[in-house]
Amino acid sequence: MVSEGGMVEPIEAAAEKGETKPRHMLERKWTFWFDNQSKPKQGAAWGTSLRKLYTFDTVEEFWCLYDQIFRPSKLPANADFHLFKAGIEPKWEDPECANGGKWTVISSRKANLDAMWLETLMALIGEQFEENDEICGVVASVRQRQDKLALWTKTASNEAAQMGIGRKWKEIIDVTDKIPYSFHDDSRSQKSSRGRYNV
Ligand code: MGP
Repeated sequence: MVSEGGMVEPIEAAAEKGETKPRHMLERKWTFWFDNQSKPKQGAAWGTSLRKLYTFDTVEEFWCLYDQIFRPSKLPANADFHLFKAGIEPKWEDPECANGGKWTVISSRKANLDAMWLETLMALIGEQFEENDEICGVVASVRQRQDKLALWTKTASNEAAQMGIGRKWKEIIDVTDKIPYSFHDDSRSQKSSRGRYNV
């Protein structure tokens, strides 16, 4: 969960910046996003209500943001939270996502969604997936029918990488039921929302 080499930024360096506490640096920067589609403007295109909220790169900032704001059980219906690598937008249109897809897990209980979301966030910022470069981010969606989590990845056609990520994710969130992987290309062309892979 901390940067290679220096586990903690030296206290002297932090002190020079006027800080007294050491900071635990993450491997990379991450961004929290929020989309509230609960009151959509008539005729507004998808994405109009999507907002980039915070970018962070320390463990301390992560816990502060998570505790204060980013619990899915606080979301109204039809709203989403996203945690994506900094620089990647949570859209099919983003170049890093354009050829990608997502693993999806349905959650029947709010408490369950919060727990799976937190486990996933910790695994992402802690770089727990072997295929780290393939990960784009994760989305928590609160919907009337059922809540869900989706783990977005980069190269949908790389079945081996996606299967590795799917298996690992199930372990992390403690899910035993089969989960589907769908290609953004299929969602975009509204061909079929059915999974291309299952694990
Ligand atoms: P959704 O929010 O991923 O699923 O996409 P939801 O709301 O759970 O509904 P369901 O269709 O899975 O039952 C809902 C719709 O929003 C899509 O069908 C698209 O029309 C639009 N949409 C979603 N995403 C993630 C994108 C995107 O990245 N780009 C664009 N242009 N439209 C999107």
